[in-house]
Amino acid sequence: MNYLSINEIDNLSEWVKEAIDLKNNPLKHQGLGKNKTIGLLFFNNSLRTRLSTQKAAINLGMDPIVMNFGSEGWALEFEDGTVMDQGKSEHVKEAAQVISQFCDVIAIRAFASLTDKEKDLAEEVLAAFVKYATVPIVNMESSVGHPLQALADAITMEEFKVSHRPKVVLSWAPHPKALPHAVANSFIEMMQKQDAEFVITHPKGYELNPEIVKDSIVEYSQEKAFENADFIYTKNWSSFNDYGKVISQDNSWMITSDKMEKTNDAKFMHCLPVRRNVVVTDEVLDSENSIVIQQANNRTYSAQVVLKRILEE
Ligand code: SN0
Repeated sequence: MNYLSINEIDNLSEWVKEAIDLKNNPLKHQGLGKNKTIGLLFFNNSLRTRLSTQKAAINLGMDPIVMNFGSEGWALEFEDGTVMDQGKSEHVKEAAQVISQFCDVIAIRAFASLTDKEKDLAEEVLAAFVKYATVPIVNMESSVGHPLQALADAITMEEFKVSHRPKVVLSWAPHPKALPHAVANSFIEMMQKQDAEFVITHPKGYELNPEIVKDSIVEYSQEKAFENADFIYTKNWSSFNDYGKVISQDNSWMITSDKMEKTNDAKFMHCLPVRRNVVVTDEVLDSENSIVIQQANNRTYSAQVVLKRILEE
C-alpha cells in the first residue's frame, strides 16, 4: 500500500477513529515496526512533517532515517533518456532502487515547481519514486497534494466540531510568495468525503484545479462565505490558471477578528507555517478559537495511522 493521495482512504471516518484511538494509546503497537526502517526524503523545508512523521514511526517501533536532497543529496535527474552532462549527478532510477534496499518504507516531500504545470500535475518526483522504488511510498507533500495534512485536519475537525454537520470554509488569504496548491487540494478532496456544508472562498483568478474542486461550492464573497461558519480553514495558494503567479496580495482577504465575529464562533485552522498579520492577525491566531497548535499535534496521529496500515499489510 502506498499513501499518495486522499483517495487512498477508503473509509475516512474509520481512519479518523483509528487515529484518535492511537492518540489515546500511542505506544500500543510498538512491536509492529520493530527492525523496520523508514527513510524520509526531503526536497524542501519542513518542521511539522519531518518531526511528526519521525515521532509516528518511533511510536510504532520503527527507526527513521532522514535525507535532505535540497542541500546534501546528489542533484537527481528525473527524465528518461537524458544526456546527463549538466548539473544533475544521479538518476532517480538508481537512487530509488538503492534507497529501497535500506528502507522498508520511503516518505517523500517534493513541492510543486510552480513553473512547469505539466510536470507538477504529473507528480514528476513522487511518480518516479513510485515507479522505481520497491517499497511502499508515503506522500509528505507532493506537487499536487498533502494527504497527511488533510487527514490530520479531519482528525482535528472531528475533535472540535460542535454540530453533526458543521459548516467548513476554506478561505484563500494573501501571501507575499507564490505557494503551492497541495494543501488546499487535499483539504478539498478530504472535505468531499465528509458530511459537512463545505464552501471555498477566494478572489477571482484564484480558481483551483476544476478536476479537484469538482462540484464543491465556490463563493467569491468572503463575507458571505463566513456567515454561520463553524470552521475557517485558511490557506494561501498561487494562481492555478496563470500557473504559479501571485496575481493579487489583496490584504482585505486577511483573516481578522471582525470577520471571525460574523461566523458561528468558528474555530480557526491553518496547516502552518503562517505569516502573522499577512494571512491572519495576531489577535485571531492568539485567540481561544485558534486551534492551529492542536491541529499540528494531530500530524503525528495521521502519520501513525498511515504507517500502521502500511506495516500491517
Ligand atoms: C508550504 C505550502 O505548501 O504552502 C508548506 C505548507 C505545509 N508553505 C510554505 O512554503 C510557506 C513558506 C513561507 O515562506 O511562508
